[in-house]
Amino acid sequence: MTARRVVVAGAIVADRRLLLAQRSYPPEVAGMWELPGGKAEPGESRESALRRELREELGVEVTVGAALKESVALRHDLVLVALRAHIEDGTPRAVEHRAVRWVDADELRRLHAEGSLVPADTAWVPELLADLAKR
Ligand code: 523
Repeated sequence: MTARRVVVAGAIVADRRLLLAQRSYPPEVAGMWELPGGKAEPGESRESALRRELREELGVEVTVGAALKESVALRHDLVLVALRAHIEDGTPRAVEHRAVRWVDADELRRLHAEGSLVPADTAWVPELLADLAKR
């Protein structure tokens, strides 16, 4: 059996806004918005992988909290999970992305409705809206 690789994404909510990043590749999803993250290396914990990816992609240091409930099978050997994260240091900037932005609940609903979220990430919209309503 092929080992399952994990892609970790960060759900960063602050002041009732969620951080989204706009993909620059591949062409099918370029221009769409996602929770930033990337593949965990073999042997790397999800938490360490997310801290590394957000450092590389956004230039921020984060602490990592609880996972969102939904996970998404991207392929038979690749699963996508989201972990809540909190920025401890730095201001997010688009190092590998086209842009980053903070969205409130209405903007998240609108991006979802117009099909501007990366397809896999739409699984998290209900949980993200719940988080946005309380934090
Ligand atoms: N997703 C996805 N949503 C999401 C992320 C971070 C990733 O659907 N929020 C998918 C996109 C790719 C796969 O997960 O199919 C790997 O994500 P990527 O390309 O951001 O991770 P990297 O940079 O670790 O992978 P390589 O480009 O292959 O190095």
